[in-house]
Amino acid sequence: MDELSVIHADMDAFFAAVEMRENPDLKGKAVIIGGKSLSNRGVVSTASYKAREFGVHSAMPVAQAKQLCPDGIYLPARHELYKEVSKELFFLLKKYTPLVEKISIDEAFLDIKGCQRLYGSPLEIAEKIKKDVKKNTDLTISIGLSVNKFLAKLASDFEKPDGLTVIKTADIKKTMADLDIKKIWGIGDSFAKKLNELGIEKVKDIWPYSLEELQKRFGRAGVKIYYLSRGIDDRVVESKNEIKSISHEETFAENIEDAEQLLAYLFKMSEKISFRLHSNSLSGNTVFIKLRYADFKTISRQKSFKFSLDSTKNIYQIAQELIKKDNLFAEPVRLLGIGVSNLHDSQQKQLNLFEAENDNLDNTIDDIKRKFGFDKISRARKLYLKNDE
Ligand code: TTP
Ligand code: MG
Repeated sequence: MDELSVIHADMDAFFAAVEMRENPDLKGKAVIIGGKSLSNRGVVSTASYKAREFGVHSAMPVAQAKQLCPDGIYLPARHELYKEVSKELFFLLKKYTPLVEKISIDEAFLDIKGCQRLYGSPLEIAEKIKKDVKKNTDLTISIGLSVNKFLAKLASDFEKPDGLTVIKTADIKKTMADLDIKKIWGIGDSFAKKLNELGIEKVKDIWPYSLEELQKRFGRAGVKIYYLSRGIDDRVVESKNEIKSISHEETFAENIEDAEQLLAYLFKMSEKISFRLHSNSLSGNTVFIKLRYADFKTISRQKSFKFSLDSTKNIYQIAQELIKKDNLFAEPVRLLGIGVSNLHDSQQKQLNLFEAENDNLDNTIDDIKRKFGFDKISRARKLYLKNDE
């Protein structure tokens, strides 16, 4: 448990750094990356460290950034380019261990247990990764090295940019004592406010509370903060790269002709897919459908998007559009399938770790009903799917 075996690696000012690499004239300047179209009504994706000195940060409205930093260089985001660099990064990281857990486009955990013989001590491995990334991508990465995921992530932030921070077991207490509670992974503004009301501002303020008391007050989130505030985190590094798509299909006992009934199945399958995406912290850019007709003729359709999706609502709506476009329910259907591919980790899930259990799914279903008046769907589901679940 005490072994320095987890690395958290996170590129510095990623989108801005890539732009600066592409155009060296930008180096050292206040560079602010907006959305794809860089509209004043959009938000900042990221800002170079120079721009951060003016108070500009991710998710800030571009208009506000322009007030704080009028002389900054504002550029639209070039996602395809950043994705390519990200691929290179993950290729490099996977040289050191197969256990690489992608958290976002520029961020990953590595379990380096067992890599020592090949690459040296944990610290040497961290140093090698930094050099390797710099040499191959001409970009800097910050690394945290510690005994678990939580501490490694905390550490990678300490000396950004181009940082390398180690938190050993013996240092946990003094490292954490005076940190703001928001540094605890997953404590967002609303949870922090509740804790502040109890006079809890710093991590050490949590320590006097017993596990039972925190659990009583905050449920599961209370248990988590009890442990994390002490630097205890037993989550393992999980590489999820194997999952290429999430899909669901059903061969019906009898061919179905009724479009409403088919739509009801489609909706139910969309719900299942959305649930599985959420459970795996994944979202995808492509929705595909598959149909097999009575004569075994099998067809598929797909549609890809720049944005990623994971909600029942979006999946269902896109599938329904694909069906409508070519009138695919015009003849009896033997098999119906739907899926989402081009998957990647959805960062959002991580951020919501401690927020109230999100009832996205229910909200989504309600939204759909409100927006599209899907009474028919509900009726269809009740009528046709009553044996299911
Ligand atoms: P981060 O790693 O959170 O930020 P960063 O790499 O720009 O800066 P840092 O040095 O603090 O790590 O996110 C990686 C990229 O993801 C970032 O460059 C742009 C994008 N992003 C958004 O588009 N919107 C956001 O709100 C955030 C936080 C990031
Ligand atoms: Mg980063």
